[in-house]
Amino acid sequence: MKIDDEVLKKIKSAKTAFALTGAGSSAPSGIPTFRGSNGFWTDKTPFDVEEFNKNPQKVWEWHCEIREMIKKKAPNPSHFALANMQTVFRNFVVVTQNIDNLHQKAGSNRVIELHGNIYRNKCNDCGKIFGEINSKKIPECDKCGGLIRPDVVWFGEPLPYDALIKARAYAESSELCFVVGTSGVVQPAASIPLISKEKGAFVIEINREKTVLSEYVDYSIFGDAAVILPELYERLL
Ligand code: BJW
Ligand code: ZN
Repeated sequence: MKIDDEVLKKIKSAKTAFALTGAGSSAPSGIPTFRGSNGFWTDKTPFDVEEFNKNPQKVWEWHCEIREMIKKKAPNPSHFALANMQTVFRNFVVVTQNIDNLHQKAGSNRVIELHGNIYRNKCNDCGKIFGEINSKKIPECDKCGGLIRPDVVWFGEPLPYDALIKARAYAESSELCFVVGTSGVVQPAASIPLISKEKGAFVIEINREKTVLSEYVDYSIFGDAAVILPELYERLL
């Protein structure tokens, strides 16, 4: 991996850092990204609440299938490298758009989930939280009788308040921000690195290709996150 000495120096001098991750960090584990060829949304319209209200059973089944697929996947070297960053930077935080739990499985202790978690469910009416539910038929809430849905964030829904506030606070206070494997098109997550940039952080993007964020970051490393991040970590030791 080619990385300028100046950039390495910048990274090494930072005391606080966080990463914003997207589907590209889980792609090397075999989980499809959302956009691009063979993405979840390549031949499908993304789900939203309207779709759930129209056809809850279909949306429930789709998420069950995705959860079962994800269950078979393991963290890859990009997840482990980010977990290892905890030994380099004080209070290193992973802010993730992913719903697959793989950062936690790799050993990251401080993970902020912006778009929820596929293993969790919630009542669509009263908000009661449930763990994993293995039922082909969409279940009903034992508290209010409402339909239960996956605790993920669909388009048009607000992100979990606490998660967003915390993520923004890390973005404002960290000296270094890694942007890993995200297309940077989904708001408000995509604006998090821009908050960091505005506050004077050094922002580094790691992605297979150029993104809409590339022109705003300080440095881009193009390639596979599962290769780049372990190499980068090694060079920080
Ligand atoms: C690799 C790699 C390798 C591959 N190595 N790299 C402002 C402007 C315009 C629109 C909006 C706006 N603010 C809000 C909106 C609306 C909307 C939005 O952003 N729309 C735009 C798309 C136009 N946002 C929302 O609706 C959000 N809610 C909201 O803002 O609420 C406001 C509100 C307030 C109060 C009341 C009510 C509302 C919610 C967004 C929810 C996103 N949900 C999803 C699906 C969840 C799961 C599910 O359905 O089950 O989250 S969509 C999908 O996109 C998923 C992802 O987390 C998210 C981001 O995708 P990501 O991770 O970037 O993946 P890809 O596929 O796009 O990119 C992968 C990248 O990896 C690529 O760049 C590859 O090159 C790279 N890569 N392999 C390195 N090996
Ligand atoms: Zn309920």
